[in-house]
Amino acid sequence: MLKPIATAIFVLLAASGPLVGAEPLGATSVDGRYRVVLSGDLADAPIGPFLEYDFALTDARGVRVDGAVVTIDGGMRHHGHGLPTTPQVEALGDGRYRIVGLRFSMPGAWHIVLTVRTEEGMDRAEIEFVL
Ligand SMILES: [Cu+2]
Repeated sequence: MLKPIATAIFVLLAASGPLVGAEPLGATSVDGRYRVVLSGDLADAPIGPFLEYDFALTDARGVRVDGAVVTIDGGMRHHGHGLPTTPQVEALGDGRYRIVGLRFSMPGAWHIVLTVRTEEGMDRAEIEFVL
């Protein structure tokens, strides 16, 4: 039941701009537990080089979240492949984190998924963008 809706949302987003919603550098996790705000616009990412992005992680009330274990995944749905590298997420302290080893290998519609695990629970934040 949900799949056609998700597809429709994706098409609308792809048509309207490179990033999700009205908050271009950030994303709220699927279950609303966390919010991620990136240091840079992924839609401006160059294709080819290894990239680093910092992000701030807060809970639903806007309180910075330290000590989270964050993993990153993603890829290109239309091409049926994942990320070309295995990026890592490092904790910087004060609710800030750094994605290292991220790389985009071709133009098109990409997404990344940040999976956040803390004692409060696990949730995923997804960001869609077009390169
Ligand atoms: Cu591809």
